Amino acid sequence: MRANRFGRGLRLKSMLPALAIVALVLAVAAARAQTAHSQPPLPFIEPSETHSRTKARVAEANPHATGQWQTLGQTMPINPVHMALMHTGKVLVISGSGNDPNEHTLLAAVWNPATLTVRTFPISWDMFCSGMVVLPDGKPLVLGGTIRYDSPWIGEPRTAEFDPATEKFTNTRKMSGGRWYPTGTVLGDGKVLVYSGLDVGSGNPTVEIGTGQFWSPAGTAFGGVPLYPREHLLPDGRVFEDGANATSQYYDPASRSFTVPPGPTTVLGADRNYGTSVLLPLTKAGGWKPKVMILGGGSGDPPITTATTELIDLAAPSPAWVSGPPMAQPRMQLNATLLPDGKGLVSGGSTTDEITSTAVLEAQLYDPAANSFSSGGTMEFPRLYHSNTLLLPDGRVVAMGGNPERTVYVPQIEIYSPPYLFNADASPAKRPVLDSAPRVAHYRTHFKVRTPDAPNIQAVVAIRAGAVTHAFDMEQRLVELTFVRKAGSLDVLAPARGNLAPPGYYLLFLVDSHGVPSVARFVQITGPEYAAAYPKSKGGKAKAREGTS
Ligand SMILES: [Cu+2]
Repeated sequence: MRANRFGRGLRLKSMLPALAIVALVLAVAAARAQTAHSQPPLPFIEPSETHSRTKARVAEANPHATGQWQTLGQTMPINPVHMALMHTGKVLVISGSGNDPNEHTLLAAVWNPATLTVRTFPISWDMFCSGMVVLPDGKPLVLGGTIRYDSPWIGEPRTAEFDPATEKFTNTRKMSGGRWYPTGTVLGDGKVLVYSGLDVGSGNPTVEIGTGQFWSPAGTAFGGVPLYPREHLLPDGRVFEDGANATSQYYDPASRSFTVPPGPTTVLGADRNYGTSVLLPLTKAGGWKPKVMILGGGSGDPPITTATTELIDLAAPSPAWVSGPPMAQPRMQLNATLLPDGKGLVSGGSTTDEITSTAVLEAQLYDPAANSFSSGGTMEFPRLYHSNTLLLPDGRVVAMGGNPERTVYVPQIEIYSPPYLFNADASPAKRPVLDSAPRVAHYRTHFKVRTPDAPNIQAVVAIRAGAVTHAFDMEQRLVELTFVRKAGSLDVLAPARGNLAPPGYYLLFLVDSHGVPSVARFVQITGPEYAAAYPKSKGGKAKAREGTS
């Protein structure tokens, strides 16, 4: 069963008959020539800085309703297969071999959205198709990657952490075996759960929990585990897994096992390969109870893509999937990004996997309160396999990449400005100002946020900085915080515990009565859970950095 599941995923990428591949190449070559540049054949890119100005694209008719997409003049010099937002405000971008088996120069980059500069640099092993999470101290941790392409794929057992201060990778401990297409999830105590991924041509069955400084075996993956499982830490400490497999699973870190019987089966009842999954905002009004939404994906070979979505209330006595509103079009390889006003942006993907001519350019906004979609404007470029979106500290969303064909990718960068950034007459909305916030907030403690707009603030939200690849964000999570308005400031209560908001860096947004968010400040949410997982000096360091910014 497991071999079948992995095999099905692999067939998509490597076992299509050669003739079919040739036909696909011919069919889409013309379209792609206009939308994607050849990957630069440079043997080595020297660390460099490039500057570019933003250029405006066709304006949306009503950005106050739909938001607006804009294509930057700057392009991404490497295939952006993986992206993670760091608390420096910069984005770590990983290409590795970049979906080119003949590419032996392995690259990553740091992109600064504030200055529109990018620096590329070589890396020492191939982090292509790895998992990535961000550790409680703010370091992205890369889990596995690629040792060898095709028959058989061989997964990389190495891990490495990236220091946002020095912008350098340091290798950390190897995992039990190779992992190509694993998923990592930061648990409530700050440790990282990792499983799935191919070792040597077949699935790595071992579940592991660790920090990069160590890895401990933590059970065995369930039968039929997919590649890049979609999963979320629940406020009760369990991990809910819901894709691409139709029958959801619970993993309990306490017993180090997947619970039996497994969770509920989806309404669709079929795989949602390269669909996505989002833990909806954990809100005060919702009692911080977890609800998860799954969207799109495809099943079968070739996959039939679905427009359906499903929701599950995981706080219910017997959680069951129910149908959500359908998206405007079927999508595979879509991305979903949580916004500070509690809505979700759904973008990218295509109605036929890896066929650029079927790209879905229309984005949609999901409103959990109304349980409905509305238009989210129109993108300019197709964003298929290996494309990513990421919420930025200024409340906008970046979309990068798209690589359905080996050796070519979409280098253009698009930025989405959500409706909250516009007035009804399309002028820029006045934003609440967040003057200062502490750099560190401990669980269950109060902290002060200075703002001249205190009387108008309706919500304070902490959004965990994202880490995205393969149509799934392994990190994003929105936790609403309670607060009391004071003169010129807010008294905010940090999340109750790590299972609600695992230790690490969050974007703190103030949202006003019109749903307009401030520019975010990064706050490191931490506590004893963090210190226990990282017993040496790291907890202390976090404390030493405490103060206002
Ligand atoms: Cu991949």
